[in-house]
Amino acid sequence: MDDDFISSILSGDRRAIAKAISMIENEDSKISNIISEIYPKTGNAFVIGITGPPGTGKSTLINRLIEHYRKLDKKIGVIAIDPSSPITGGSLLGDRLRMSNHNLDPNVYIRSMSSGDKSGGLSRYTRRSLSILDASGLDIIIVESVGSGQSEVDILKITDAVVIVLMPELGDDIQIYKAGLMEVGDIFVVNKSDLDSSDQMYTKLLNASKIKNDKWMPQVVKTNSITGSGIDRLITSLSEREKFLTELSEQSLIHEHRIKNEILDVMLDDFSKSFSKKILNHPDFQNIVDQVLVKKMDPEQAAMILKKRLNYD
Ligand SMILES: Nc1nc2c(ncn2[C@@H]2O[C@H](COP(=O)(O)OP(=O)(O)OP(=O)(O)O)[C@@H](O)[C@H]2O)c(=O)[nH]1
Ligand SMILES: [Mg+2]
Repeated sequence: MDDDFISSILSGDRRAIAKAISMIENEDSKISNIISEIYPKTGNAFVIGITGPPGTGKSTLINRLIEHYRKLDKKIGVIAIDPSSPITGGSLLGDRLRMSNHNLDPNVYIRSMSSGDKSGGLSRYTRRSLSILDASGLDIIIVESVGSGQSEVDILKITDAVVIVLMPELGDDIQIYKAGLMEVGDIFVVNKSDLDSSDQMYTKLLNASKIKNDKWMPQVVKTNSITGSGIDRLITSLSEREKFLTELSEQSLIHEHRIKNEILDVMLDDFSKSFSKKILNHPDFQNIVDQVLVKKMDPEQAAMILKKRLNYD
């Protein structure tokens, strides 16, 4: 049955893909074997990370990209990571509606997931899902995220092109600057160019992007996702980015670096889970907590003592 399942994934069978991703979400123990089986077939998709503050028009823009790539007969996948915050609580439904005209297209695979209960393992979840989609023969995979936390910034590091979607009137003091997202952006989009002050924002980003000391010069484009104006510029920037990566002489080094990070990420995730368990189940744990409660020691001393008792210095 597993052989059949794996060949179904590799042949792009949507039900098999959906099942595999559900297994990833449910942390099914069989998934590691499936990932190892399909892994040799990965590495063909161009992975685009699309991120930005809530409501800047990421999903609407993605819809435009899907339209464009479908015209070129590319197979495309979208993983939309929903922060499930009270503010954007309804956006899963919104995403589905906005992208619903592609739902019936067998060459478009859209999957939403909630980041709510996955804070630690979010990048692992995403990476595994990307492997499944990549091995299934998709040409383009887009990951949409709100990019507010470190785990989301980590996800962007495993994509080939990081597109940061902003809009006029966001102000300077936005989360995105704090989260270190500006540093990882390859392409900056000023969406909603129909709104006032989009030109100022464009110029500002253009000046900021010139400072970066990297072989890839970040690009800035202005779009209106509703009318579709400027989308062709974004597509051109994405193609340039893809070409840049394939022609890069340090390509294998970048690959190697990415693999190192992936291994580290998985190990740290595993360690942190098993180590938390060990700490919480240590026979002295409660006693130490009690001592902190009555102020006989402070939490840092408590941690130091526990570290010693766990033979970890
Ligand atoms: N005026 C204008 N409105 C736009 C444009 N692009 C998107 N919108 C609108 O902005 C709102 C948010 O669009 P979404 O595509 O859901 O934005 P998002 O960034 O995916 O939102 P979240 O996933 O909730 O963070 C919707 O009402 C869109 O119709 C644009 O270019 N101009
Ligand atoms: Mg969205």
